[in-house]
Amino acid sequence: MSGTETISQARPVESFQSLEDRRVEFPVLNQKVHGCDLVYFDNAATTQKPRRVIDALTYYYEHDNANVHRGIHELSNRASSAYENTRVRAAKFLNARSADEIIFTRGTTEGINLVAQSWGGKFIKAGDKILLTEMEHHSNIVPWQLLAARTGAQLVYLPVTGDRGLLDLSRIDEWLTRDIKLFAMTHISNTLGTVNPVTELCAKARKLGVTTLVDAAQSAGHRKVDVQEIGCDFLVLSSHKMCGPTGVGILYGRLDVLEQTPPYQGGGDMISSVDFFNSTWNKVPHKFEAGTPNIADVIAFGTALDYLDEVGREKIAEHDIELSAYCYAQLAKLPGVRLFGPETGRAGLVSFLLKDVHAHDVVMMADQAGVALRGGHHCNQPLMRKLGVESTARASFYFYNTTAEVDRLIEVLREIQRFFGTV
Ligand code: 7TS
Repeated sequence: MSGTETISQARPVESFQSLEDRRVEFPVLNQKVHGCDLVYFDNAATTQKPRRVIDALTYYYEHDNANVHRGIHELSNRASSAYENTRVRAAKFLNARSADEIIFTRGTTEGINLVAQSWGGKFIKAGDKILLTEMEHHSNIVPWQLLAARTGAQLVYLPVTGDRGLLDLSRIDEWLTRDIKLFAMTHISNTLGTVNPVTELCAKARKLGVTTLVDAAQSAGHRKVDVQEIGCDFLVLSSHKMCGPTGVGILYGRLDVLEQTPPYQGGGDMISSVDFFNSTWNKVPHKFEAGTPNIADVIAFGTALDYLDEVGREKIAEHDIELSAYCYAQLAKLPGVRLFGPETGRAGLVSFLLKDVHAHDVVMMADQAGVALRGGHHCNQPLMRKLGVESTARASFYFYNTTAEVDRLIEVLREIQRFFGTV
């Protein structure tokens, strides 16, 4: 039995009347920053970790630590089965057909690079077109640029319309055509808060024989993500944005697609047999996991997935919608505010600018009041240029955030406006 099953018992679920009650499970939230209660609004960058996930890491190192897939001794067997249990757990979380469709990576970025190098290296040829959207994170742009430079392929971008930040789907048929080889799209924009209709887009792509990749970095920890319902060929996510540890991510790939995809890195574990000059590959998914993996963090990620399902992904999604709608409405009352992204139906984040105050000044002054925001281009430089700005300030939420914290943000922003004399 894996030791992680016996880690400290959490409070019974019934004792949580509301999501807010869950704050007690996050040790980091209970602190003062610059003398003020911490308001953590940088969840799109990384979420905080519940006690249970932190305990799973410690428990593993104190009881089960050993290398996986190689030992015959008890600790190695425990570590291997806990590691593989997370794969099974992740398959269930995403509703994949099989645990073999789950590859552990370092995160979303590595997942996309794996697809670009291995799948792209085999299937993308000179003159082929790769369709992206104008709201992609650099992680879903640069690997394709590298592939295009290597192969002579061409990148094409589905446009975003104005400050409302929606994909221009009225003209989708002009962009998504039979000569597109791959369509890689974000599910939720980390700057605009737009939720893209990935199920419809993947269905359209499938009809045309276009391979699809969904970047679920901002969605997987915030709402139900069902790979069979979405119907994508690849989907990527990061554990650290969904209550899990850093340094772990998942690349989901449809089994038949993964079987045709060559290995990513060479080394131990990914081989079936090695000769001095040639090797043969292990089965999927091990073919894509060279070397000793990030065992402890993968195991603790399994704990995070259990935790998210206990909290309830529908509840998290509802909370995101309510809190970001509330924040958007309160921000809209500030004089000289510019808001980005859709007014309704947005995910749990809001990007904004205050007239005549640089986003970095907003973020630095908010920090002095204990409010953690993010300011900058959010790894969306091409989108920023399109919007005609260099940066925005961004408040991004998770289920442990409250309307009282949004009120505190607004109060702090009013103080900043008074300080700069812009009101
Ligand atoms: N894709 C999207 C949509 C993202 O928001 C991010 C990270 C990534 C990919 C990359 O994820 P990683 O875990 O591999 O780094 N987004 C952010 C952000 O908005 N602020 O900091 C990181």
